[in-house]
Amino acid sequence: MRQQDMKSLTDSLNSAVSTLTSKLNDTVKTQDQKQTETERSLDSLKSSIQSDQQSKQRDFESLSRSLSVLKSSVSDLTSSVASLSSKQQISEERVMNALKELKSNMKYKKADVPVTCKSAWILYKSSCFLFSNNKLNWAEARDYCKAQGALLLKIEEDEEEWEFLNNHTIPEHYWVGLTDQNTGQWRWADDTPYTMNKERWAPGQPDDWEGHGLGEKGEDGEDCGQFIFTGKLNDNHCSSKMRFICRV
Ligand SMILES: [Ca+2]
Ligand SMILES: [Ca+2]
Repeated sequence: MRQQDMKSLTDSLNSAVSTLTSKLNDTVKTQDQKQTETERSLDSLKSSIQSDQQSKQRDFESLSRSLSVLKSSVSDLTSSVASLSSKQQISEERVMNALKELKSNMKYKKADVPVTCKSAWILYKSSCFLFSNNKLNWAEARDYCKAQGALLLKIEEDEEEWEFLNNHTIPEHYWVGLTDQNTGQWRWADDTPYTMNKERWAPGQPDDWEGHGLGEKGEDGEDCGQFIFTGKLNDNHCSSKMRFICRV
C-alpha cells in the first residue's frame, strides 16, 4: 500500500471514529437527559404519593377523632337513657305506692264508717252497746232493743270483748240475748244457735232451777240468760226484771 493511501485511510478512519464518538457522546447525553427526566418524574411521583399518603393519614386521623367523639356521644346518650329509664321507674314506683296507700286509706275509712253511736251507747270494736239503767223482763228487754234497731246482747267468742262486757256489768245483773224457752236448746235472740262454753257460765249453771216459784204451771224453770254480779252467765226466770244490754 502506498503511503498516501494509508494516510487517506487513517484520516477516513479517524473521521469515522470521531463521528462515532460524537454520536456516542450524543447518545450518552441523550441517555443522561432521559435518565434525569425519569428520575425527576420518579421524584415527582414519589412526592405526589407521599403527599397523598400524608393527606390520607390526616384524613384518617381526623376521621378517627370524629369517631371517638361520636362514640363518646353515644355513650353519653346511652347513659342518659339509662338514667332517664331508672328515673321513670322510680317515678312509676312512687305513683304505685301512693296509689296503694290511697286504696288502703279508702278501705280503712270504709271499714270505719259506722263509728258513731247514739248518745248513751258505747262504741266498742265497731259495735254500739247500751247498758240500760231501767229494768225489764227478758221479753220486754228483747223488744226494747229491737225497737232501737238493735239486738238483745249477742256475744262474740272474743276474750277482749268478754273483758269489755265484764268491765261494764260487774257487779250488776244484766239480761243477755240467750234463751232456751222455745226449743230447749240455747239460742241467741236473732234465733241463731249458741255454742255452749261452760267457762263463761257460773259454776253449776245453767240449772233450769224451779225453786223460786215465779212461773205459772209448767213454766217454773229458767229459760233466759243473764250476767250475774261475778260477770258469769246464769239462766234465770224470764219474768225477772233486771237491766239489759242492747247491741248494734
Ligand atoms: Ca231452761
Ligand atoms: Ca240458773
